[in-house]
Amino acid sequence: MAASGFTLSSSDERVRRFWIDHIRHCREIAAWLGAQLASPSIHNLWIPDGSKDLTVSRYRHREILLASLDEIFAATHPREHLKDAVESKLFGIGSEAYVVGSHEFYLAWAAKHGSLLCLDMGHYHPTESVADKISALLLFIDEMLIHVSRGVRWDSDHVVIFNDELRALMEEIVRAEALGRVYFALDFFDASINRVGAWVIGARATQKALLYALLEPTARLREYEDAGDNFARLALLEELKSLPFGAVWDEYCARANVPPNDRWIAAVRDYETKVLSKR
Ligand SMILES: [Mn+2]
Repeated sequence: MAASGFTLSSSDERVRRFWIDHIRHCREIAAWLGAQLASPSIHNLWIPDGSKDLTVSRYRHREILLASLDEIFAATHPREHLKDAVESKLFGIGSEAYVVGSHEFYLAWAAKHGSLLCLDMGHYHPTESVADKISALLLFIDEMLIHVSRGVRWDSDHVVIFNDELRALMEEIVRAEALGRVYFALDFFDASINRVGAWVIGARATQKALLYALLEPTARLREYEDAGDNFARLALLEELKSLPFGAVWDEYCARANVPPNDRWIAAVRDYETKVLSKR
């Protein structure tokens, strides 16, 4: 049903109808889960629609996508059960020349309809800063979903690591005092390594980046900035990098009753031997 490269923006009514129904059901399931958990589920809509080569009917496919979204979201669910997010993409394998659900398309949609906007950290140009989008978007959009991911060239979803991009993202969210308005979706994978290990590496990296941002003496940095003392601002930002962050992280792990530093590797191996290998 996606063989043509188009789903919700397909000009084949049978294909489009299938995906509209599919997503309506997915939202119902998500709302049911939210109700059971007494905590809202976030249903995130992403489609692969696009084309490998020059596409003439760019407007028409986007028009069809818009009509599909109107139909899908005509069904409303209580916001305490379900929140809707929409996710764009820049390009991918097989959709190098045209992606129907682009950043501009979904940004406009989310701003107009009050839905969450999802930013996938691997769905932008490799030199584009996703962190810098936070403070711009949150002026126009109430809540956001971040698909915490690691892009490598045109591919997303590599195992998340504690890198500059993730730190910058968390710093921007903390500095914007927006932790209550941003959700984090940990969705990444690499089937070539231990999957539990992949999951834990990414989850720990995300928490490390958040902790790193929370430890920043933002008020002092802001004082320097407001005073025009850009030398002191840069000097302090540099000095922060060699503060004993690892000791705070280890203490956090101890309080959370999980292994500090690299001791969790053995726990993953142990689980692999005792549980996974018997499946
Ligand atoms: Mn994504």
